Order: sequence, then C-alpha cells, then structure tokens
Amino acid sequence: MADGEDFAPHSCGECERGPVDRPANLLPMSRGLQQPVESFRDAVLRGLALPNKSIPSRFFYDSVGSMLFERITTLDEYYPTRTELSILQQRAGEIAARLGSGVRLIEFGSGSGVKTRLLLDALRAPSSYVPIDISAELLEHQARSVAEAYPDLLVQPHHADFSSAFRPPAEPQPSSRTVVFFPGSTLGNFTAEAAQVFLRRAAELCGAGGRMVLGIDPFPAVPVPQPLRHKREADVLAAYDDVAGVTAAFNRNLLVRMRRELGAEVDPEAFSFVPRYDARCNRIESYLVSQRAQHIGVDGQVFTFRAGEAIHTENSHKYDPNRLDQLIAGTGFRVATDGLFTDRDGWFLVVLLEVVGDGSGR
Ligand code: AVI
Repeated sequence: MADGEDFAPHSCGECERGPVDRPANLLPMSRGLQQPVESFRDAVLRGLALPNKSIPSRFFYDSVGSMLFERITTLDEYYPTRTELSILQQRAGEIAARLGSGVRLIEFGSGSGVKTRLLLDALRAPSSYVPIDISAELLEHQARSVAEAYPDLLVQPHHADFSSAFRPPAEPQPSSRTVVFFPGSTLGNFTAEAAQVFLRRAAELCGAGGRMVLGIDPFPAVPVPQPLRHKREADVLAAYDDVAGVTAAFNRNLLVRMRRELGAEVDPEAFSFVPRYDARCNRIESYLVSQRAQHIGVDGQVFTFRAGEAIHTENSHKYDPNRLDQLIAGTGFRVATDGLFTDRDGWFLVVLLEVVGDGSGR
C-alpha cells in the first residue's frame, strides 16, 4: 500500500468531515511497518501456551483499555503523570532552549496530550512534528488535533511499531536537528534488553546533533535537597494497585477483549489482579491470577489453569538515577550536562540525552 492510503474507517466525527477540511499543515500518513505485527489472537495463543503464561502489555490499549489508562493517569496513587507534568510545566522553557530552534520533533506514541503541547509551546519555530504510533486510527486523530492547534507547524504522522525496526519518514523540510520525545516512562514497559535496542534505534534516527527528551520513573527517588515526601516502595506499588480498582479493570480488560474479539470462553472475574514489586529487577510486575483450577477456550484451543496460576501482563521498570549511565551505555546517547529535570520531591525524571557522534554508537 502506498504512503497515505492506510487510514482506517473512523467515526470520531472530527475526521468524518473528510479531506475537504483537512488542515493544510497535516501531511498524509506515511507507513514504516517493516513486518506485520503480531495480532492479538496470535499473541494470546502463543502466550497462553508458554510454561509461564503471558500476554504482551501492548494489547491493553484497545479503545476501552485506552480509556481506562486515561483514568489511571488521573488517580491519586498514580504519581508518574502529574509529577512529569509538573516538571514540564516548570522546565519546558529551559528544555526547549537546550534543544534550540527549528527542530524536527519526533514523538513515539501519538501524543496530542498536554505534555506534547507543553513542549511544542516552548519550542522556537519547530520545523515539523512527527508522531509515530502503531494505531493508524488514533494517530490520524491525534495528528489532526495537533495540526489544528498549531497551524504553522508541519505535522507528519507516521504509522509504525516503534518497538521494532521501522523505516523513518523522509524529512518534509530541513531542520536544525532531530529530537525524539518519549515521555510517560513508557520505556519502563520494555525489557532491559529491548530498552537498549530501542534507545540505539532512536539515536540512529536522531543522527548527529540529535537529542532525546525521555521520561522515566526513578526508584529510589532522585536526591533533592528537602523532599516534602519521600518516595517509598509502597508508593511505587500503590501506583499499580489503586483503591478504586481501575488498574485491575485495565488488566482484566485483556480477558474481556479475548471474549469479545476472539470469542474466548473465559470469566474475567475468575482472575484476580496481582501487582508486585520485584526488587531484583526494580520493577512492578502485573499478573492476572486464576482463582481456581479452570480451562479457558480460545479459538478452538483449550488452556488449563491451576488454582493460583498466573498470566503475566506487564512489567513497569523503575530506574535508579545513580545508574542511568548503565541504561544509556552503548546506545549512541549520553546524558547531557545538567540534563536531569526532576520535581520538588524527586519522584519523576525527565532526562535530556544527546547523540554521541553520528548516533551509530561506534
Ligand atoms: C504506559 N506505562 C508507562 C504505564 C506504566 O506505568 O507502566 C502503564 C500502566 N500500567 C498500569 N498502570 C499504568
């Protein structure tokens, strides 16, 4: 399929207005998918056949899951979103000044949210904004809303799976440098190995002179002079175990999705949601645990569960701020001088990375 031909039918009302009122600064969506991504069906059949059952966390985000995630970001317990926002509210100007004028801003994940806007508002005459996302529908919708809000900015949505290799889009117009924006501590959902591969690809994508603005969830907290509240393991765990049960519903939605999309015979309520902090890997691990011995049927296959047997649904890695060099080493980036931006209590960290050499890591 040629570039720009892959818009999914979509019924948000805004997009139904059609090409006539497509903003002039919104370029057609380009495609960078190099290989077909694994479908939900294939991932479920593969994951439930493993000795340690698991389903990749990227399948959380259907329309219901995305809504539940939005609710998570507003929960009292879920500190990452509000603390990262507070950092950007206070320091976006400073960060933007370090990035310079005329940059091409590439965002992994199609943000049209507050964080993207805080950075775009602070940047001086950015040359273009390139949101990259696996969901063509969401991407087109979000890209349009940024294009409408910033009529002088060229918006170039790119449909790709940023967690695997992809062909980057050609630059629509010359820029001073490429900057990758990856907020929200989404890097934490990758394995350590995948995070390294991802950062390496991002450095190559940025090339010489490139920068990355990366949001991560530090644990232990970043040392600050007088924190009002110390960040404890219990705070990290509580962010994934909210009292209202929204994170539990977010996880169980995988089973609801299996029923709806794959006709699976499974009772989501027969699984409890169990998050736990693993100190060895410094991460929260999330599980759906079978409350009893049971069979579940998916697409003609039967999977047996013992009472207490779990489906691993997500890892959310935390990063020791004193060991950032380990995370970055060999990726083609280094932490920029004075490149750590944290909140008053040191609960979140926005890191400014700069490309070493041409970003190839050599
Ligand atoms: C998107 N990601 C960074 C979230 C996290 O904190 O791992 C997803 C999430 N899972 C449960 N709550 C939030």
